[in-house]
Amino acid sequence: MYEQLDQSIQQLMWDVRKRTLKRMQSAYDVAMKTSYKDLVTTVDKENERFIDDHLRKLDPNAKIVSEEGLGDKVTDLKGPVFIVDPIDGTMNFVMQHRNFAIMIAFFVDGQPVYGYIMDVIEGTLYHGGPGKGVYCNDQRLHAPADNDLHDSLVVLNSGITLNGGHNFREIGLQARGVRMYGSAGIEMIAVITGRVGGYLSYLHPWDLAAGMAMAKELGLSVKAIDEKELDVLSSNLVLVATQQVSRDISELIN
Ligand code: 2AM
Ligand code: CA
Ligand code: CA
Ligand code: CA
Repeated sequence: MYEQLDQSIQQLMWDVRKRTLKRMQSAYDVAMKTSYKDLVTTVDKENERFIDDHLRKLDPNAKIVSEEGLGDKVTDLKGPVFIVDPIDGTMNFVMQHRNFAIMIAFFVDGQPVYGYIMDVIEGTLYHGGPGKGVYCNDQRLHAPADNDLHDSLVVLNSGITLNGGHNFREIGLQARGVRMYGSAGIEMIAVITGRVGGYLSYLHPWDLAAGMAMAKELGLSVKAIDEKELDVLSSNLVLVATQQVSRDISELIN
């Protein structure tokens, strides 16, 4: 089921990448949302329009949750739902011109079916989901080794770490090293490829959904750090990690 939809979304991801690269060659507007640290550009909005319009054609019955406001008012995950981040890491897009992603997830009745994360500058599409395998372009990924915290690099949310919250400092000190990339999509890729053992951040639905679909297929742990059931439609402090790193971090936090 959904193989045709999967092929169509993969093609859509490559089309959006191409548009985004082209769009970066000319001027675009940058606006502040809640502060000068929280940006949205015309490219975010154009990508969202393009993606949402295409997804509506692919499945007119599906609901769409998307960051910049063109989606539906979605209050539950019943039936088919697309979750869209048109540019993830907008600050990196504006300031660094790299380390940003485009993400789409497809859920049915609350369960992840497919996730897609495009590293736009690298030109690598990570895609897959439960029962389907996870791929980098056409290459199938293996499940990462179940390393512990002591042997792993971890990605920690910069804001929480700098503000001294949730024992993040202690987690970083016990890990082999700490990394911060500034794009949830790029950070999710780091975990699903086994380059880091864990990723701990405050995530909105569009930051989490695509990576979650792939992480689950690879046997990684995906959970809210308060150990309550993860509600994909709300914003949560989320840990995506190897099973062993997940246990090690839970001990330090709780
Ligand atoms: P965005 O660029 O799509 O907004 C930066 O550390 C990462 O966190 C990016 O993936 C960014 O996604 C996201 N992000 C930006 N502002 C955030 C906020 N206030 N709370 C949580 N995540 C945020
Ligand atoms: Ca944003
Ligand atoms: Ca995001
Ligand atoms: Ca975004």
